[in-house]
Amino acid sequence: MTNSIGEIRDADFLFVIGSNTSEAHPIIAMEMKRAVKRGATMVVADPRAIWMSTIAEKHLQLKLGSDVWLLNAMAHVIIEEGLVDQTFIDTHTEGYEAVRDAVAKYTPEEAEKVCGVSAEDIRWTARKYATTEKAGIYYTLGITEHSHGTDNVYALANLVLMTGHLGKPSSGMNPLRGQNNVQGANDAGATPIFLPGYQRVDDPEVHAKYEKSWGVKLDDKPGLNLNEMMKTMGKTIKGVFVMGEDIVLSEPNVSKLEEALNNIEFMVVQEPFLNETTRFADVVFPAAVFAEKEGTFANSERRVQRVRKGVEPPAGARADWEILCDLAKACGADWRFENTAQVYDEMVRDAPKFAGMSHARIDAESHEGKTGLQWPCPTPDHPGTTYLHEGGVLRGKGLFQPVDYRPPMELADEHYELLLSTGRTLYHYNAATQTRRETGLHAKQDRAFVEIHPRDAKMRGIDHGDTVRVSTRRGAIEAHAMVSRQVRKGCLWMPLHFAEARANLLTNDAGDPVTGTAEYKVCAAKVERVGVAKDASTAYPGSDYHVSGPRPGDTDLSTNASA
Ligand SMILES: Nc1nc2c(c(=O)[nH]1)N[C@H]1C(S)=C(S)[C@@H](COP(=O)(O)OP(=O)(O)OC[C@H]3O[C@@H](n4cnc5c(=O)[nH]c(N)nc54)[C@H](O)[C@@H]3O)O[C@H]1N2
Ligand SMILES: Nc1nc2c(c(=O)[nH]1)N[C@H]1C(S)=C(S)[C@@H](COP(=O)(O)OP(=O)(O)OC[C@H]3O[C@@H](n4cnc5c(=O)[nH]c(N)nc54)[C@H](O)[C@@H]3O)O[C@H]1N2
Ligand SMILES: [Mo]
Repeated sequence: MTNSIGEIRDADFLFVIGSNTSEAHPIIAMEMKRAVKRGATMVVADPRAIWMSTIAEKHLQLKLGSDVWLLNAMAHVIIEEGLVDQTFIDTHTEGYEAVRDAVAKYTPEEAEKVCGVSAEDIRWTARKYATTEKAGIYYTLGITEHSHGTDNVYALANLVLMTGHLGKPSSGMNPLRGQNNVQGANDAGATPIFLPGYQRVDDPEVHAKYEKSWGVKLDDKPGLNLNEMMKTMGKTIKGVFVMGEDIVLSEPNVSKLEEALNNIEFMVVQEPFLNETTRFADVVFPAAVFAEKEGTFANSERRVQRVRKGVEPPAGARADWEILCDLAKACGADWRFENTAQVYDEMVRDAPKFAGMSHARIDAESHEGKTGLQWPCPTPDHPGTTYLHEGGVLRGKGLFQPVDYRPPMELADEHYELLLSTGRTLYHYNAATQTRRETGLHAKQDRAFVEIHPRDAKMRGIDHGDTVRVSTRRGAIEAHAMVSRQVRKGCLWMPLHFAEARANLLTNDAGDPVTGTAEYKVCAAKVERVGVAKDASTAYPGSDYHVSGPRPGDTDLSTNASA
């Protein structure tokens, strides 16, 4: 995120796109509710009706994968109506002309035909965004999990740059991070392109610095991204070490991946629980969970916070870092870390963005009303950074990137006449290795379901609660039909959480050309009834919010109890 979570409450315009914020980021959603209650305007751009759309001024219920049309048309309006921040463009950016030319053909009227959002709503949203001083963009997987995810992000960044909504509070470009420490993992260099602190592996200076500091020879070429790894699994990749990902549940097109895993020579999984993936493992290292260890988590707003051991791990399980250190020693490396504070010191030592942080300092600066430090934090006396690009874009000049619409890899046709999208619900967490062990959450949502529009259901003789088979070119699963206007006509939606009905047997593993992120959000599918509802009268265990009527209290902005 360029900006901070605490700034959301002061925003005057919130553009929430491809983010089911109240279910996936409830704490951030609370700040958004606060802003709306205070009088801020919210626009939600999402193909599904989600809870956030109930408090939005407008819900732009666009067609799956049509975001580039919507966003380019907004840019078109902003330019056409002279609403750009010319001073910001002149001082802080480069490449504006290329975007201006590229969006010329993206008229709101044409956009309406492709994305199904009225030209009037596109104009209104563009004007409101451009002319509101404190206007922020908040996005997540509805933007990124496409074969054109990078294009979507560029299209959003173009809007930020042309309106100058950058380098000031309550504005900017705010991707909301998914897992508790996914930001921290990236910060630490758990990516194929960066060493710690976003220093490129192929930058000769960085390379030399780390070879000297670590006293080893390092590869100076970027490694494979996750998508490339999954595609070379069992071929060039003969051994695999999985840590903290239930790959055969969460990777796309998993039947292909399972086949590949059968050709692996050796597989280690480091895990707190036996899951779908450990079935393929030669060795399982029992790992402690967050509450059983010390360390730090870095969240979406670049805030590094301490994690403390609350309970002892069960016999045999140890913290990930301890297992890794022993493994390194067994391989002949001289790793002498005694605690996580030392590991952290080593991580920040050569990473200028984090150089001012340590466990001791984070501890000392965490007290009533403040917790942790936000990077960049280059020196021990630096206060940390609440929002980025103040007084000038970090890169020097903000780079406009023209993008053209590319459709999703699969579209509906006569064989697979619907579009399937996937995601998560409030009650379960990703692979659900943790949440499905919890009886309360189980009571809230105990079975796999697929949302289908009433018209599509009727045409196929499907009733609410029936068992249906959902198939794509890659596989088929069975789940309960949830007949709901939550999805657009012609669309299906289901969560990824259920091992007995893995959404990822269905999804397309086509990846974005830049990031490799898979197209989890769109593939062609069909659905048919295979069994009658046993008990259609039971409260349906679907999403937290139903279009047929929000639960009592849900639209009451005075309470933060319900997400
Ligand atoms: N309760 C709970 N919370 C979680 C998680 C969980 O499993 N459970 N997982 C965490 C993780 S790892 C992550 S990454 C985040 C993800 O958080 P989100 O990204 O908010 O969650 P998703 O359900 O994947 O999808 C987001 C939204 O994108 C919309 N969408 C789909 N296709 C498109 C499209 O083409 N265009 C647009 N504009 N929107 C589209 C969907 O309708 C959905 O509302 O949640 C985190 N929080
Ligand atoms: N169809 C579809 N598929 C998706 C998505 C989607 O929207 N649709 N979203 C994608 C996204 S954004 C994500 S992030 C992934 C998430 O997918 P995963 O990363 O596979 O799911 P998680 O449940 O977050 O956690 C993975 C594993 O980490 C283990 N774990 C928990 N704590 C620790 C620990 O401290 N140490 C170790 N070693 N292990 C631990 C858990 O038990 C679990 O088995 O799914 C992706 N897959
Ligand atoms: Mo995620």
